[in-house]
Amino acid sequence: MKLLSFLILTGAIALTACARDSQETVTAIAIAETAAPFASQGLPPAVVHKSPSCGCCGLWVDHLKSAGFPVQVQDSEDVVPVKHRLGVPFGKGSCHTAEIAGYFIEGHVPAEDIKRLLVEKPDAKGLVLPGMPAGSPGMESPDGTSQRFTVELVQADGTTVPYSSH
Ligand SMILES: [Cu+2]
Repeated sequence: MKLLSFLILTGAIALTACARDSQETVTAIAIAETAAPFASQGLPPAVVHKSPSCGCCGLWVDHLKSAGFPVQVQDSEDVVPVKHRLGVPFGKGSCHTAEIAGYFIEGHVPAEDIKRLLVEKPDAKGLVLPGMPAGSPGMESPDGTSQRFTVELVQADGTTVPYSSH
């Protein structure tokens, strides 16, 4: 029951929205990548767990790559066990989960926040961006629709505090 709720709350709704938008976004992302600064060096590898059919997850992978992260994709039809293994808090889930330098990164977290995390090295489990906010990396829409969103830090005890606002 708990698993099912998790999926309904975070996965099913999110993936539907994702599939609708992802195709149209590809062109915009490709243009943005061309204009992106030269990839930085020395970043730790990111392992991204996602469904093979998740378009916006793939776009977020592209976002990580253009930010200079070496990315290894782990496609899986069921990513919920990964979230449980890593300790993603209930209700804070999104469509994909990454593992970077001992931290988890849940959802469409901007690469700049991940880089800040790696510099600050807090005693924490990771970062979460619950749901799939419009305008977050990989969730851009052609008409420029975006919403305010807050990335949260998951502390060692599993509680969350705001980390960055966009
Ligand atoms: Cu997504």
